[in-house]
Amino acid sequence: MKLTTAQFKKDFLSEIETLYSTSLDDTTTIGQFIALGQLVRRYNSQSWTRTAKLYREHHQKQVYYFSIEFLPGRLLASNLLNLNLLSIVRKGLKELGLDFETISRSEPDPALGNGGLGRLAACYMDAMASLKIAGNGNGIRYRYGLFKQVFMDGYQVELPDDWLHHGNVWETRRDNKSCIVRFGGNVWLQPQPDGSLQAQYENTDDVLAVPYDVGIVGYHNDITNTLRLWSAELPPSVTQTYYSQAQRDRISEISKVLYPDDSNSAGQQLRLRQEYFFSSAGVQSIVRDFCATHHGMRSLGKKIAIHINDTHPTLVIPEMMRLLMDEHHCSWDVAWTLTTQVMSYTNHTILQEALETWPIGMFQGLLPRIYQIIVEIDRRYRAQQTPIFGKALVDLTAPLGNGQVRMAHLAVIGSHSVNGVAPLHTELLKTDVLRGLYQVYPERFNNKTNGIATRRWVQLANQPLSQLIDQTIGSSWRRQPDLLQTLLPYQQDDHFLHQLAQVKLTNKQALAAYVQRTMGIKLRTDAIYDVQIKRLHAYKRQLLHVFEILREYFVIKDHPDQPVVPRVHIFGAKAAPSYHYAKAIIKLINVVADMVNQDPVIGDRLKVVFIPNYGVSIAELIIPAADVSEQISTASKEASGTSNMKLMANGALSLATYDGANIDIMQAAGAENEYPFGLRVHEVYDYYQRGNYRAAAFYNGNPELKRILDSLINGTIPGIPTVGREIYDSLIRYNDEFFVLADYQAYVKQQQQISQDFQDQPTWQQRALANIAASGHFAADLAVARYADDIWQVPHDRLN
Ligand code: 26V
Repeated sequence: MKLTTAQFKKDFLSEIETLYSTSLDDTTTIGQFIALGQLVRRYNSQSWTRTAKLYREHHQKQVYYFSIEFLPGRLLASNLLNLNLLSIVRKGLKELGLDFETISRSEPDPALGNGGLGRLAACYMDAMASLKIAGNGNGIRYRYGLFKQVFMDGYQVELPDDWLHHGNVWETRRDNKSCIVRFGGNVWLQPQPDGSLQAQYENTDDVLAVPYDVGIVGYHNDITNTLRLWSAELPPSVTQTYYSQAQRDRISEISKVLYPDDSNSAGQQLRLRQEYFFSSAGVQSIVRDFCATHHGMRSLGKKIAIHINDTHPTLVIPEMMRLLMDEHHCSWDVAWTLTTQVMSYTNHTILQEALETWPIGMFQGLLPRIYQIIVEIDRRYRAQQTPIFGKALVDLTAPLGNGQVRMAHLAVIGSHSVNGVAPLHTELLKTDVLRGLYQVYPERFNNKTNGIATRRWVQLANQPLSQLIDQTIGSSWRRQPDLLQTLLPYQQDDHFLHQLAQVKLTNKQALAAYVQRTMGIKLRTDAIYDVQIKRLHAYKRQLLHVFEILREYFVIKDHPDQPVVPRVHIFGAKAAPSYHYAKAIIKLINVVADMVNQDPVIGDRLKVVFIPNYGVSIAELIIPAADVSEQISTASKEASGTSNMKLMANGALSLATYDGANIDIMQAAGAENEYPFGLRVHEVYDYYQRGNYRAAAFYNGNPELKRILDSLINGTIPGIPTVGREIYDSLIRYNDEFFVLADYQAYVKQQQQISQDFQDQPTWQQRALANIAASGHFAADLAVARYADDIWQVPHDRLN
């Protein structure tokens, strides 16, 4: 939109006046943020209305992306960027004596997700709007987001994340779009005079689902899509006296807090209630909108696509069946055809413990009608497939089995498309996790490698780099990230490489200033910034990284006068509150950090910082400063990874196993520009099959490794008698489930290579550039365009 600096200043001051009836100098930073947010909303309000009208008038096919998590990050800067107002606002505020960055930092970061899954959903929302896809998000408005992490005595302590304390400027409550979601009670099918059956309910627990809509602004295209987040409330019609406190609590509990675990299938009823809550509310609102503009249901499959982000929203399938049959009187066959036309599913994990199943008894009690429908889906599946595939395979793959509702099976059977998130992951789905269903429906399986919003992760997070790119190849890459390829010839341009090094230095200075200010640790900016940022999980192997730190520590201690290439090891990670082992690793990292950082012999040659409360905003600070990207999961365990893509786009070289999208990054940027190492998937699977992995053999066969492990239990690392023993035992006594010891040698070798290579800065920068230039490959815009073409079959803007 067109706006002058003078007009902006006038509007801003008037917004302050309207909101607070006072002058600018009497406002707080958060107050200024809220005023600015309101103003930005006002600037964008017509676009939001127009977009909805545009889609309606063109009868555009709508995509609904269902996800139990969305991690959008702060929205002020990204909305301004996409509205093309960032520089005007920055300038205007400066003229008013205000600093945009300070105001922006006061925005709460909505942590409505755990990690990669939720952040991917947010990147895809941004991409859909930027590609002019009629894309809608559907999720839960958690009152409390993922816990705030603080460290006390090196242990993780979880505090509530009260992100709505000052309200949310970006949301609009839409009472008129509310709907009722039913739980429990009894249900039966009542024969009607016309011979049909009508579902009747009694004694149900009803919950009012109220949507809060957030505008998702497209990049320079006057499009604003909607992210709809549902909140659970008491239904209005019944007087409140009918609700016991326990009932009220049960209702408000549904949207109260995000499950802080992304590694274990939560066995709780509440989790299932959350899942049905937003699935049902979302499908009800979709069908209601559809009916308002169409006669009958016939064209549903042509006008609507519903995407199931991991299994959590799978109940959209039986819920759609319920609405079509019970409320719109479709036959089973018609309803089933429409439902499978509409639905598609992405799997995000191969960890067995994360695959959702629900005990039938609990499921049936909580969702009796939905259960009936699943029983019928199961019956028909068995009847249809048994003659073709035999009973054994059908038993293995049916939606019901072993007393459980199997959500992944239901998702595959009720969808027309199933995808993994990196080529290797998709292969593993076919050959391992979902192999039975792959036999039944081979044509449904496809791969869609993850992508990232380059706008947020480069344009916003790394402005020095973005400016350098603009000066070098012009600014079209901002719309078409694949143009970053045209940077490659500058590998031969010494001046450019020098500037690239300067950009990295600037970003390191910013991170070092943050670490100094918040943690009191002083970092050298000429050191290698070696970064591992992701959830804390045994399979991600932060432990391997700790072993490297201990190795470097012992090298300096043994040879204090030998020169070393200085390093800063940077961690960011939250552990699920109930994940005991992950919390032990956090304690270990913090203790090792103290030991190293305080040792005068070590000095500033080696530093370890564990930045607390890792999330989107802290990632934006760390990623631009990274030299080395640690992507060291056990091969086969990381479905894709997305921090690997963000780090490469910011010029970090990957120290990476042959896992997830690491493989694709090596292909795109050239393996010579990364540091691959470690077991391949087939070697990991061979160990499983043969049962011949012996961790102790690696321990006994490598004195350096033995010394490191022993330091966990012999007092060398102080203050961890229990934690050290637990970790030691996990490796030696319990045989190292994630092959840390098997990969140690290869990992260390690459780390040593890194130290050597880093000293030749021009060559290092050439390789950093190779990564930046190849990163366009992993733009979310491209990934989403492939979803649009192959799965949703919706039109989108061209990317060039
Ligand atoms: C599971 C559970 C289980 C119980 C409670 C809460 C909860 C929340 C999430 C999950 C599933 C997590 C799956 C996940 O985050 N997968 C990650 O998806 C990324 C995007 O595709 C991918 O890059 C990561 O490799 C993958 O681990």
